[in-house]
Amino acid sequence: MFQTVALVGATGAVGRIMRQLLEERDFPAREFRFLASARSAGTTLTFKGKQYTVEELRKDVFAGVDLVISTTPDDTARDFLPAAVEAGATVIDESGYWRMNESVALVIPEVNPQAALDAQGIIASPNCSTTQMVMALKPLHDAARVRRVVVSTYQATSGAGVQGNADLTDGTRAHLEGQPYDYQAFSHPIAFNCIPQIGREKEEGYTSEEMKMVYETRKILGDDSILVSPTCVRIPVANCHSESIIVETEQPVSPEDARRLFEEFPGITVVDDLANGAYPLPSTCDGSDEVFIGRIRRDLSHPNGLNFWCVSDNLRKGAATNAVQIAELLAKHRSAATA
Ligand code: 2RA
Repeated sequence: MFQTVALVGATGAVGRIMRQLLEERDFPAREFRFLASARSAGTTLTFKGKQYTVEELRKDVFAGVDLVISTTPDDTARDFLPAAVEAGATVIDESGYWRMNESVALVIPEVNPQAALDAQGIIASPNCSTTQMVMALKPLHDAARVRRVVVSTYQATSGAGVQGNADLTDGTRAHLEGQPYDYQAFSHPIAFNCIPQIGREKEEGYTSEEMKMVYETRKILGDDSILVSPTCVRIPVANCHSESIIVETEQPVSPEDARRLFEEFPGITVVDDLANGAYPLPSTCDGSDEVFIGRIRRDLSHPNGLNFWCVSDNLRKGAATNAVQIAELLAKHRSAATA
């Protein structure tokens, strides 16, 4: 059990879901504190029936805090989280800033829980598009060793924050009314469109979002030999990222075996009945903490290839849920150690 848990970024979209999860799942702690930028500091929120005033995030606020769960922009994580570690807190960070730092564990509790238990200081939660894919890869990797992955993402506007969803709604309305609209979160209209760029340009013509899928996958699975070829696309869907995933394994895996491996893996739900039109959709996966898989089939172009469709709530398992699950894992380990 933790004594004092501080939620940093408590008033943002992911922070709001984290509060809900900590409350619903009755996270074990004596005291909670809620922190945010100066803009939201001073506002009040209700947690477990009690009113809290949101405190301003400053470097000197972490005394006495033993667990920080943080969801902020990268530069905020860079500037403030080392102060929390110095004050003695374990930090779970949902931003992108610390993920690939060698001394930081990058954790999906169902995939590499030991990395969280061995970690000192900051534990990072992966990028949303990586998390759902690695959840699907893990049982295949354990059974037949994943060699190569070709992934195309269909990412929701909520991944670009509150403004992303405002752009979807307001931009669509303007488009239908024939009015101009000034997009804030996207460099092209998202209404009735798809945009094959998420993040900034990185090496060899890939974007930062795509390279996260390459590097984070290898780090989480602890295997630098895994080849990942990603294309990340923003589509006009409000929430839940979808991915077409083609996997080549060292040993062949039949669709039937893959279905069984997915069904047995914690956190995965299989919805796969093409004849009856049953497969995961953003509209049916919204609000769930699971990773959904369907359209499981042989890759017609490769004897050791498997092809499937994967959908998950990017704000939940892709962000808030994964971070809270890491916290729960640490809390459970602490209780076991002190029992
Ligand atoms: C996106 N993956 O969807 C990002 C958010 N972390 O834009």
